[in-house]
Amino acid sequence: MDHRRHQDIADNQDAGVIAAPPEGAADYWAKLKEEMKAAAPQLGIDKIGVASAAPFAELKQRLIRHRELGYESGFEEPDLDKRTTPELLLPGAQSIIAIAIAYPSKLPNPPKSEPGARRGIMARSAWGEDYHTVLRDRLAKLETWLRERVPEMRAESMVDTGELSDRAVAERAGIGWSAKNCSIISPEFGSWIYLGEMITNLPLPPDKPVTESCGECTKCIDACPTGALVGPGQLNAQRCVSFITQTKDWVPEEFMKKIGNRLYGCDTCQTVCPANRGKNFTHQPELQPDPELAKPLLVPLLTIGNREFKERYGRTSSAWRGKKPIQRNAVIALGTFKDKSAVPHLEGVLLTDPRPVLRGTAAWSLGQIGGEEAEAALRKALQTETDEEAVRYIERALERLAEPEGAAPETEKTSSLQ
Ligand code: B12
Ligand code: SF4
Ligand code: SF4
Repeated sequence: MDHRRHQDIADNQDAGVIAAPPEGAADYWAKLKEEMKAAAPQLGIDKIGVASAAPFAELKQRLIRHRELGYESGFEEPDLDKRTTPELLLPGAQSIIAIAIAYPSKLPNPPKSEPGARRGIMARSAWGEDYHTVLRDRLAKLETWLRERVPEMRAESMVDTGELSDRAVAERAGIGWSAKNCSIISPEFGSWIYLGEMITNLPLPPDKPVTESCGECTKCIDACPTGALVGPGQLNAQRCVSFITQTKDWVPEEFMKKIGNRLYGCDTCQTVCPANRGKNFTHQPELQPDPELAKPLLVPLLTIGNREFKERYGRTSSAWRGKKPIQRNAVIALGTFKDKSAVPHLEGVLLTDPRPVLRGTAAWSLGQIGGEEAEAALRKALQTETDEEAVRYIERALERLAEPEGAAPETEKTSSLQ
């Protein structure tokens, strides 16, 4: 297309706000959009769409209700006006360009989790390099591409940690449908996509939302281990295993076994989804998983030092909460596996770890595994433990061991171990 045409449009601008297009300009922006879509693969972008920058009025009502019900995780941007009014984030906002990057859903040669060498599992979204870095790189490339054509463009890009709802933007831009498991599912890539966006002052014509939907399926709601999907597309984040694995404090006992061997995040509502069948995209170089990091041995994680943790996991998105939640989850996983060879290692945590949450959680795990060695460790810890909550966990573990074999209610789904 003729980019000299653009100068006429730029002349119509006042303080960076792109004014009403002169004759033929609508055509110009439509062509620019088509060119941008054609350039997306070279920019490393798997799917791109355009949404209008109009306020997300319906979403705002939804977010207010979500908060009232206590369903937030606390990781969301708290200012609901900013979350739903692109104009507040970029004065003169006219369009939002949504991008999606597909990530792998299968590990090449996954290492086996075996007795004596049990392993945990990281969620697929944390397998490769941190997606924030990857998407920011793609958005920067896109911005450069656009600026070469519209030098005075103004833009505000964000991924995950920005104010906007990435899913609501992606839905409006036609990236995919808003599914019953809450994910945006793209017909091409399934839900294994990361989302990001760029608010711009360019009057690009918007795309249409996709027409596919979940239909009558409810597999994700049925499979959710904690009942966190309280309805179609409605999540109580406080019950979501993905959220719980990212907390740093005590895990309520109700959720311990539901965590299974998940070390970070939860993929159950996506792995059961028929729309994801056969979807495994491995073409993004930075997102290739290292199977030893994605499915690591549990025992070495218990004593991993800060420097080693940073070296191993610092480049992935699982590291943002530090090593503590992952170590706590490794302790829980060892208890859920009930592998007796883990007892000396858990005893080490129970008696020497400086963090009460780790000590108390180790007590829970020893109570699950049982046996004389585990009981002796718990009794020893009871004599020296000073943290009130940790003492409670030790006492409950000992009570559990005193119950006759099989008396403890086993209501948990065993499928939590992967
Ligand atoms: C907070 C947060 C979490 C929280 C809460 C998740 C949630 N569902 O609310 C926790 C920690 C639990 C979490 C978990 C996960 N997350 Co998260 N998370 C976010 C974050 C930062 C904000 C989400 C939010 O505001 N939720 C509030 C809800 C109410 O709004 P929403 O989902 O954004 O918007 C939808 C609803 O409002 C709905 N809606 C609007 N009106 C109405 C009306 C009705 C009647 C209904 C039914 C629905 C509805 O439609 C909107 C569009 O789908 C976003 C990044 C971002 N800035 O947006 C990532 C994000 C949603 N997470 C992401 C991922 C990958 C995950 C996990 C898969 C990670 C994992 N493997 O463990 C899980 C999935 C859990 C799940 N089933 O949702 C991706 C999703 C990619 C995709 N394909 O959809 C995002 C977009 C990050 C990114 N940039 O890629 N996450
Ligand atoms: S991520 Fe796990 S716990 Fe959360 S809604 Fe999906 S299946 Fe349920
Ligand atoms: S499992 Fe079924 S209901 Fe759930 S997101 Fe997939 S298609 Fe939709």
